[in-house]
Amino acid sequence: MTQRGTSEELGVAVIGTGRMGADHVRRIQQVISGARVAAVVDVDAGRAETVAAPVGGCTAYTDPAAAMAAADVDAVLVASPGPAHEAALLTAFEHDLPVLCEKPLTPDAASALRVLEAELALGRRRVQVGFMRRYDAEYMKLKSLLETGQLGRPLMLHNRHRNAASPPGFTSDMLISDSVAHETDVTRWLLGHEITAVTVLRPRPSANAPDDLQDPQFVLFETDGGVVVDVEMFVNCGFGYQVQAEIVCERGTARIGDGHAMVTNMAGRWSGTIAQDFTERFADAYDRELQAWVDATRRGRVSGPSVWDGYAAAAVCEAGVRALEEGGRVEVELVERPALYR
Ligand code: NAD
Ligand code: ISE
Repeated sequence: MTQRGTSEELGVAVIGTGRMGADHVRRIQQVISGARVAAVVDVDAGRAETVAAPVGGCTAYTDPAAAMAAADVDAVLVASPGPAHEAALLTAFEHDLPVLCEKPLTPDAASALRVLEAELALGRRRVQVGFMRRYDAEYMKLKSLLETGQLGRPLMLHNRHRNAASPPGFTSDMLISDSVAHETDVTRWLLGHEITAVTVLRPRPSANAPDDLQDPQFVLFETDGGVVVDVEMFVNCGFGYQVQAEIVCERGTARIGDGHAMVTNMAGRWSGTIAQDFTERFADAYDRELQAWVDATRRGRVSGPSVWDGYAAAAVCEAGVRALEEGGRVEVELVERPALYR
């Protein structure tokens, strides 16, 4: 294994130093091996400097292109908000740098397609998309079980995705494009199907949600393999962070996400705790995701969710946002899958 501080370590530029970016800086420096944070970038100069300060040899920038041009930067981790991803990705392609891009790849299908076409023009994959549930121990177990075929063919998939509270500025569209984006990827990855149509039902909004936020939402996917998938998306449930999935197959069912790592029995009651946010619930998954990216990059490879996966998720979310706004069932339109992603 490479020793920290040696020149063999991958010099990473982390773009965006908010909740996820700062957590990834900590992870690269303290948890995973084979990489170091060479640069951080934020349009908020003070935030970039605060995050860079405790990291030896890390330069703070406000311009992503300047960081990507630096001699000690070998790879890029994009953790700015979704609308800023396209520009960062296209700049990384100009510098021929490998990228781990937080989900969503981009917020809409047209911009995701532009990124896909730019990567196709390079002639090889450069990007791993941050759909980290593929690296979660429970989701991995569920996927392995399905692959054994013991349960028979999947028929239905139920998902529950609950956040304790939505951040300021979170809109009704974002329940789909920022949150249900994860279930689009989980559905496609677990089943190996494309999602063909989306319907969004609007339960009455919770009194605990900010005014004008349609929260919760009940989302239905249909797949090209005939599976029906539902997602309860509730971003102001108040009590914690919960992500659960139950697959119903011809010969049985399997369920993950109950999160009972420890149950306490006391005074006539049993109890446990519920994670409060994604950094806690998916800590192991983020660690595995980043280690896999660093390991593959150092071998000159690209693995994990691809730009095609990011584009397909963006197209499904775009159909979902239309279904939310217009009502009814909206079909998903995808371009033909290029050979690079088969
Ligand atoms: P955030 O708002 O906390 O942080 C974003 C940071 O990016 C801010 O500091 C902002 O100043 C900076 N920024 C904005 N535009 C920029 C630009 N053009 N260049 C550089 N910096 C810029 O957001 P967050 O919650 O950290 O989310 C960041 C990304 O991570 C989003 O894509 C989001 O969807 C994703 N995310 C993923 C997960 C997950 O579970 N995988 C969880 C949360 C967020
Ligand atoms: C956030 O961006 C994430 O990706 C979290 O995993 C998700 O639970 C949350 O709803 C999103 O806003």
